[in-house]
Amino acid sequence: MLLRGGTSKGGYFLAEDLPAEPALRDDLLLRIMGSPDARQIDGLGGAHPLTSKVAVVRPSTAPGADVDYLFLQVGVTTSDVSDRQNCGNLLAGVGPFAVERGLVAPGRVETSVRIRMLNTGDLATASFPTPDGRVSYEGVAEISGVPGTAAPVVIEFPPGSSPLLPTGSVRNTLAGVSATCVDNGMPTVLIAASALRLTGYEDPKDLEADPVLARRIGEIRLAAGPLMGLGDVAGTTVPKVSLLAPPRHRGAVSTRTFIPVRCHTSIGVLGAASVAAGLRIAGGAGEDVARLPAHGDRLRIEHPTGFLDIESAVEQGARGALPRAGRTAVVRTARKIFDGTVFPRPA
Ligand code: NQM
Repeated sequence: MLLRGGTSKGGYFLAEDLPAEPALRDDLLLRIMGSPDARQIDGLGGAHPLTSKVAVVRPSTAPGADVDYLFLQVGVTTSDVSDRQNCGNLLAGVGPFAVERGLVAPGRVETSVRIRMLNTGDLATASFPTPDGRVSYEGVAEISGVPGTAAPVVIEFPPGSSPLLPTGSVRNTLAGVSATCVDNGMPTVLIAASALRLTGYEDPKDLEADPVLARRIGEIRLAAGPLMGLGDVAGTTVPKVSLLAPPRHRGAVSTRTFIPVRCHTSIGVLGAASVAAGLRIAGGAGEDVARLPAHGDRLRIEHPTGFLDIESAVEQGARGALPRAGRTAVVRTARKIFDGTVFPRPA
């Protein structure tokens, strides 16, 4: 099944329909998506990392979970298939897909699906309308970066399993730049855009076209990898790098996020969760940049095509202890685009 999940799009598969052996599975997925090829002309992929994604779903055996979701990022111009990052946007389609495929019995009004995210081991609960026991994709929820409206998918994350500050410090100097490394579901390096002599409001295409910036972002990521416990990140899609600037539209912050080479046209869900948590850390890289609301957990993260509202709590802990993530919640939408038989390019 092909679904739009949030601001991304991907192929959703039952695990039982794919080879169990990862190398065989990955080879098949590359041929299904049309990779490696900049246009992915011979497959389902949309020629951008945000539309070259796969969700693999199966019933869960874990206590407290209905289904397991494995996210796979399929390279566009490369033959890489990576399970090293999660995707909160495709996550929005997992609950509807699980109901459509009969893995979860729908409620008569609404259904909540408890999802174990295999990439991180963390849990999420997705709730969405199922009038008369059928998934409804129609509704009035609107998310920036997607035309029109659709049914809301409310996603809640309890505190995750990773330390919020994986380097053990609020600030690190990475390749000469001051940064805060956060993991609230997505390892992300936060940097004030001004530290790279940028406004932070540039068009993603212009940022992607700047070879000096690409080199700087690459150096920063390579320095962050070992400190964040990720090792050599030369060929991986994490950590992401989010450049922060003061908000321009009454949000908390403006962002440009590298994922990690292309610049996101909006922002990932878990990427936004990490930015939101990072902004709440006293002394962090967002300190002189962000405008935090006086009350409540809700923050508006501005991005190149609008904004993403997210609820994110951080517990500061006792004096001297590192802050910890609390609950995170977000509203997304998803839509079934087609359901059928895909014909992979021959091996
Ligand atoms: O951060 C893109 C996306 C993502 C990831 C990326 C995501 C998330 O927008 O939860 O959804 O950062 O590679 O789909």
